[in-house]
Amino acid sequence: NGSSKYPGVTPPIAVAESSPKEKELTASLLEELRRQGMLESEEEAKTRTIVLERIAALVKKFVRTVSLARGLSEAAATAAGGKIFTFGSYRLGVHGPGSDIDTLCVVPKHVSREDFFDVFEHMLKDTEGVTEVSGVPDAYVPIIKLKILGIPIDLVMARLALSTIPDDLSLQDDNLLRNLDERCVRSLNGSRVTDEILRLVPNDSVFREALRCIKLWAQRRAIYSNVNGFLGGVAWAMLVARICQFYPKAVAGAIVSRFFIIMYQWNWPTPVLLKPIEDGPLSVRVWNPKLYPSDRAHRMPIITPAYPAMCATHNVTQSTQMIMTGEFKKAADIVDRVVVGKANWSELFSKHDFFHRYRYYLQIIASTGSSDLQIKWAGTVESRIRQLVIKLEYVESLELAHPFIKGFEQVSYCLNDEEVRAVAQGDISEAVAKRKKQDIEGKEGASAVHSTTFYIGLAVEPRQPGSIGPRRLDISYPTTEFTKLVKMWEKFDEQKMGIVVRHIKSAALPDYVFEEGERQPRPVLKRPK
Ligand code: 3AT
Ligand code: MN
Ligand code: MN
Repeated sequence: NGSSKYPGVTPPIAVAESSPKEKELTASLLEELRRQGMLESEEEAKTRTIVLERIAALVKKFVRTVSLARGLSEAAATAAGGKIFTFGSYRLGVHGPGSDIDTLCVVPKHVSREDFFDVFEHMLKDTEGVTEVSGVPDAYVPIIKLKILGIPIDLVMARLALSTIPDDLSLQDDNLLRNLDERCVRSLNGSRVTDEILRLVPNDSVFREALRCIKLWAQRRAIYSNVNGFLGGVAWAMLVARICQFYPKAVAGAIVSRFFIIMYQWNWPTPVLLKPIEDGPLSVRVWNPKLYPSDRAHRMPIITPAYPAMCATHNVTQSTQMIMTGEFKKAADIVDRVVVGKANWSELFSKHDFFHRYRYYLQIIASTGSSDLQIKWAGTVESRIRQLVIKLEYVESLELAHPFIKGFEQVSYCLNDEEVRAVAQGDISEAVAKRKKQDIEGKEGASAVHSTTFYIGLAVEPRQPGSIGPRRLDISYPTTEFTKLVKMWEKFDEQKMGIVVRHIKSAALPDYVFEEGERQPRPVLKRPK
């Protein structure tokens, strides 16, 4: 809305300064965040600055080296420049002690993507203080992962149609995207979106403080995960930014308390927008539910503010939307009690109850014989679990299929094929569970099985009054379809990868899903042997 002095697609709801009471609530909220260990030490902050300076210098050296190799003069090679931009949690100023630094390297047109994964990757490997360099050139967003002084870094690259990259280059102009490789457009997107979010919030530090709270809350409630149909970091950031636009003068505590009630009452699928959707110079799709049926299917659309506008939440399903709505409500109720002094902020950040909540759970077990393969296979299976959730939602007597946001990894040392098969089925005997790596070393026929188990909680509808017989729950169709689907992965190999879906009662949940002391004492299970 250009006529308002405040950013946003509508005028603010209220422009008043926060009350002393709200300021007090903010102070106690920030105190709670500190107590929860969310803020890094001054020393770590300094290390991050040094690390970034080093990356910036390395990128310039890389551009210079390639420029000279292409026959440019010394002067031209130096002038070619090269610049880094951060994105992700570090750029937003909401990173925690363990966070990575997401960094975009922008290079001039005579430096290629191949150079990045060849010349630059080698240069990094030869640099002191740099460890664990690993490039993934064929990813959707090609990336080099590494650590500098122990801090994890994600590096992506964009090659612009410019012969020099000056230090004062801005990425805001949409015309920069013209004539670029698609991978470069995608790599630029992360930075352009975070920069735009920051430009569109009325007050940076209020936004950061509020976002830190919402991120911690979402993590604790196990609804922070884009792959599993909840929201990822960018989507949570946009939601908080929108609430900040509604109350441009409010302090963080006021933003957090309004956040939950507004999100609970939001009239989905009305999209959350930080600014009007604009057209641009590329022939790429911009989110438009009037034009595209697939965009119309988005249940909780939250739209990125940089061209080309995209929906950051296309993974949300009926179940995950219901779960998030329930969490908004619970949080709104806690905030109400905090405001009247009947609860502490710590209650807002209490741990989820996923493994106590349902009577039945699905276990999805992905297994292989090596840790490298396991990362890829488990990742593939995880990225398809959403499809299983959607199929389960069609099962008549199922109210909800609740995916847990992370898988549980195990390595089991097996002496023979029979044990291997049992482990792949999720049956880990006590003997196998106790066995160590050295116990199978040099033994013929022995092998290690890497397995990742994902969980889906099943909420079964209460039986209709007057219906006869036990409630039938037939999930064989969705589970069979799901195993077929994951096996369609182009690198799937029946000999090397296992996938099993089975349902268990809550009493049969393994101990590893609980923290120490979390599990309630339960009756001893009688297992037929
Ligand atoms: P952390 O503090 O690092 O945990 P974050 O929000 O920075 O939180 P990430 O580093 O995982 O999270 O991601 C930063 C951005 O990188 C978010 C998104 O724009 C992009 N990104 C992350 N994962 C992917 C992916 N698999 N494909 C494409 N883009 C991704
Ligand atoms: Mn990050
Ligand atoms: Mn990252």
